[in-house]
Amino acid sequence: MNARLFVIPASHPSVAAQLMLEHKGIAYKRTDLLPVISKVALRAVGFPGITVPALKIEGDKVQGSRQIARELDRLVPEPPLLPADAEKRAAVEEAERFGDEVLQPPMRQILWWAIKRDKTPLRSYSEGAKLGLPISLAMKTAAPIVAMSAHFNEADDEHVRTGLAAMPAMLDKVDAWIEAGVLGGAELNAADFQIAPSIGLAMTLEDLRPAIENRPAGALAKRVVPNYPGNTPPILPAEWLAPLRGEL
Ligand SMILES: N[C@@H](CCC(=O)N[C@@H](CS)C(=O)NCC(=O)O)C(=O)O
Repeated sequence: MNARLFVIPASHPSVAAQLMLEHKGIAYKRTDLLPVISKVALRAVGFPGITVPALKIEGDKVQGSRQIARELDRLVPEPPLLPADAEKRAAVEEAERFGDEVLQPPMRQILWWAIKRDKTPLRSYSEGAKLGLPISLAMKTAAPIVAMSAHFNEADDEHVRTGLAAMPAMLDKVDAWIEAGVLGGAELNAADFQIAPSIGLAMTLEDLRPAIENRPAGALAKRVVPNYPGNTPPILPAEWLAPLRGEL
């Protein structure tokens, strides 16, 4: 099968797409893109949208982690990413949608907020990436990219505080799905591959890791994506983290 996946290194939906390709046993080539530049690069290679993950497979172009999951199930039905049973499938689709629409954005905003304040950790998120220029040069030119990414993703104080306040309830939801067997079963599904990278990305922040790693959601992330690249030392104001310490 002829497959090329366009990603931004350490982007959580990009990691989801990689995990799903691997789960299907589909060999693929990976093109690593720098944020912002990715938007232009994707258009240049013919994708209609501007976000990663973007997959060229068997002559087709598929964009979006959930769309990629459906296309992979269509092309390679086994092992399935969605259960055949209608009720189980609906539950997995609900969790998957939550992962895509609710869980992904605050994780992205918190990381860009942190990187905007200290770019040093950025390098750790590009581990193993082939950016088409030396990593040291990429890091030197990162300031405008980081500023634009923080802007485009609304990674401002208000969004980050709201995301942090919502995180305990989001983690409870993931734990409940694990408890109910929707996530974290013997056979991983599209929702596992969607949600675990967002939790894995959150755990790259030392500020967030202690509140996540010992919960079922943290265990799921460690199982599904044990080597999530990147590490951000503490940087968030202690007061903003109160909800994660159980203080309201
Ligand atoms: N919910 C979409 C999100 C796609 C998305 O927003 N991707 C980000 C990276 S995580 C992106 O391409 N951003 C463009 C940029 O950073 O310049 C999905 O799961 O595919």
